[in-house]
Amino acid sequence: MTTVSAGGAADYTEKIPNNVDLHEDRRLQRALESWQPNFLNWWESMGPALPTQDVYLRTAINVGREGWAHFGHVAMRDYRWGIFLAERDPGRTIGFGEHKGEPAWQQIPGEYRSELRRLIVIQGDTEPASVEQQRNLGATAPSLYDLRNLFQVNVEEGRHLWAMVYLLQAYFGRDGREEAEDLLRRNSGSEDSPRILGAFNEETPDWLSFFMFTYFTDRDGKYQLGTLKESAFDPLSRTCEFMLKEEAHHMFVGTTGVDRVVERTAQLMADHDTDDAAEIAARGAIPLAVIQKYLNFHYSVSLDLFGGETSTNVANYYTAGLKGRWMEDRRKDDHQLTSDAILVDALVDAGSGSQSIGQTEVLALTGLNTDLRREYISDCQSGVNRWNKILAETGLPQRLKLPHVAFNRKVGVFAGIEASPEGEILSADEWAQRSGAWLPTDVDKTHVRSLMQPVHERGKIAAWIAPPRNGINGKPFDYEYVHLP
Ligand code: BYC
Repeated sequence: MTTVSAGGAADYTEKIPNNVDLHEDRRLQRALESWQPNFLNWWESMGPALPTQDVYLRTAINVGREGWAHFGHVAMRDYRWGIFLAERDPGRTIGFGEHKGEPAWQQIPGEYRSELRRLIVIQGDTEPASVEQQRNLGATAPSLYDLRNLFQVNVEEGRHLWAMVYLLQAYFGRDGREEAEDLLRRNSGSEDSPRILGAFNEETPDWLSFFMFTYFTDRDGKYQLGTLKESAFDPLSRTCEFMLKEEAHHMFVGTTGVDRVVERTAQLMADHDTDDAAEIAARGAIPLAVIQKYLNFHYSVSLDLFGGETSTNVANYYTAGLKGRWMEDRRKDDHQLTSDAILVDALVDAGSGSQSIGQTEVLALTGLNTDLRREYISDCQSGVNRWNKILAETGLPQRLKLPHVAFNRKVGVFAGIEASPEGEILSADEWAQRSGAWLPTDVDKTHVRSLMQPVHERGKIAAWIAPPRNGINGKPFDYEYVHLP
């Protein structure tokens, strides 16, 4: 059952499941109705390329504590992309910034319109971008289980686009409608109209990249959505709260995906008593050194997604009440931060014209990107610990690690320098000579791609990855998660 209220426009509400009483707002209904075919055209041309009959998918149907989702085989084009906001708390007040303690906003105050639109557009832009990046992965899936998880992530990113488009159409009038069109016009990696943020224009050409992306980049989504969930603009807050529920599965796909790659490699290393990359590669798995390079790449491009170490944008967002901190209500301070300070990473003068990596004190407000990035980094470390536990339990001494925060950065204070994974500043020449040892080379990528032979047979799995411990929704691993034509 959906929470959709029946009404005059029952046929339309059937098309777009929602819990926002869409049928009561004819103008909005018409606007979304005219956007829907464009979305479906985009899905057909930029979404999953592999033809399928149907896929065992989770569909959001409600926002209550119990039973918010339904599982069943559906043709992907018929997936019910709906609009769901977490339940409204009528007494909610703003938790931070200069409006702290005032009632949360149900409409957008005129003075914050353009900032809020910018935040919603940036958030919205990442959702279809990731679907575009993952478009061709279906053709090389290691199992039907993994294929299903890819498509689950894709349809939900599509729903998250709907979530942002709903806000744009409902609260931003004509420019909101134009932004909604533009979200389908920009494309990942396009020369003329690329996606807004760097990481979303990178390729996701193989499944190791996909797992790293869902581990590291979707995790940026978790943290950014977590800060937007604090927003004084209540509809944004409620939308993000519900998106976070779906997002958890995406990160599960990444965490357990990397687990399984590490497990397979570790097993071969132990069985054959070798840490020779060529031998592991020859045995059809991904050498640990290559896993480390992929980790280095995805982690560093994801660090860029948090913006500069200091930012007046973020200070303004916070003061205005548009974007809070991670777990704002657990912070033990005044939630206004007007006289607080924070240490942020910086390049400091090391004498005789050279620089070194150090820290500098800035206003807490301008350092909020750093605050969020730090929360993210410690969360990323937990995945690395988990993968290292797999290595340790297999009796191996090797370990994976997160590279230094200055490594391979294109945004912020370290964008102008090169640094090793240990945080040693390098000249451009040194970087050119050594970066192939730290980032995936063409040879590494070609090898990983050569392993990506599709396994679309029920209950079977590719040799480079271990099977999952459990199936989806209580189903076994050998369940027919996807019916291919
Ligand atoms: N690439 O003042 P600064 C997700 C720009 S992921 C290119 O430090 P600010 C998902 C910046 O726009 C979550 N440009 O920036 C994951 C600014 O430009 P202007 C997505 C960049 O505003 C997987 C200039 O550089 N959501 O959901 O403090 C699958 C100066 O920067 C980048 C959000 O990001 C970059 N990486 O912080 C699917 C939340 N970084 O103004 C989905 C909304 C910065 O000078 N966005 N720039 O022209 C924000 O909160 C902020 O805009 C940012 C940047 C954190 C992104």
